[in-house]
Amino acid sequence: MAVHFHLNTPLLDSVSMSKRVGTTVYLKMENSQPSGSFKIRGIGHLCQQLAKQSKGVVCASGGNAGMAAAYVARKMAVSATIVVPSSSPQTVIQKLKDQGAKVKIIGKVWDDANAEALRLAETDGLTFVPPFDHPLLWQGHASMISEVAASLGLTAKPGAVVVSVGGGGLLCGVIQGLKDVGWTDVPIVAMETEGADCFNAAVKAGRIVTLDDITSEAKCLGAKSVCRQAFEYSKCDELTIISELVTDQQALHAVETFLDEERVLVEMACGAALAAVYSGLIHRLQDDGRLPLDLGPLLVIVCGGSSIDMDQLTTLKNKLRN
Ligand code: PLV
Repeated sequence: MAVHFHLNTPLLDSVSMSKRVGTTVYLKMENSQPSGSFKIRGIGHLCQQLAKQSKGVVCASGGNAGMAAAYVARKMAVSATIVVPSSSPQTVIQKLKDQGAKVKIIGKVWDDANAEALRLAETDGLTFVPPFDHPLLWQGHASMISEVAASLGLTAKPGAVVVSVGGGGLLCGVIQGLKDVGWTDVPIVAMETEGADCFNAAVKAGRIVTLDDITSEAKCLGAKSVCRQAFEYSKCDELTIISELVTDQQALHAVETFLDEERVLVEMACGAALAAVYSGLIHRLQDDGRLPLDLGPLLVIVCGGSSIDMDQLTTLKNKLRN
């Protein structure tokens, strides 16, 4: 029997968010996964398939994919090497070490760290664990939507789903999940921050583009280019994917409001999705006719993230408010 590393997470009905949006808002609380984010679903599934006989796994990560890989490797009793960019907070590096992982700090952004991880996979014969670009990851992530369908009942279809987009693995997984349960007509609001907007840039350009730099503080959204599958989905007639951006200030405001109202601390990458509600974006999309006025329940994927604590929150506030 297949072992699962992830949990069936709570699906909360948020009174304060529902009041703001004017329809029921359901929160899929992926922050409560072991390792702190949804990443455990895909990475757990991928490692089960690819890393059983492995000498060890290597993963380049903005933090959370690395946390998931380190957790899974520990459970599978294989070694983990996690390559992170210098933008990763010290607390994340410490948490990775606490999971028993070897940590290497390489380059300024995730793409630099990934080049090193690919090199290590080659030279040291390690199993490469990609953070967002692999069908096994998407298949693993898809389980979050089947859980939602099981909780809501197949007939209580959401009116829209809100997700954050980094390299696009979560988006591909959510789409896979929507396909699995027959909900492909549900519009998806794909959220990024300005300065970590590789999906939006690709949608606008009509081709995959490579950003010059990651200037957003949402470092876990900081892939310079989106995976091909996410881009292909954006062109697919069967799906409605609305790509939207928020500022870092809006993402941070969302993190703070979520902490106040729901008593849960998530990182900026997740704040981008929450900002769809708190910044009034959902209302604007309704006013523009891009989402229906009589919107059904809004499903927000609370993707979570470990790169946050009270110190980091204060640092972000100081950086972004000056
Ligand atoms: N973070 C990846 C990629 O970073 C990582 O290495 O951890 N929300 C959170 C909390 C995340 O950590 C991530 C991805 C996302 C959302 C976006 O998911 P994606 O990359 O599958 O679109 C550079």
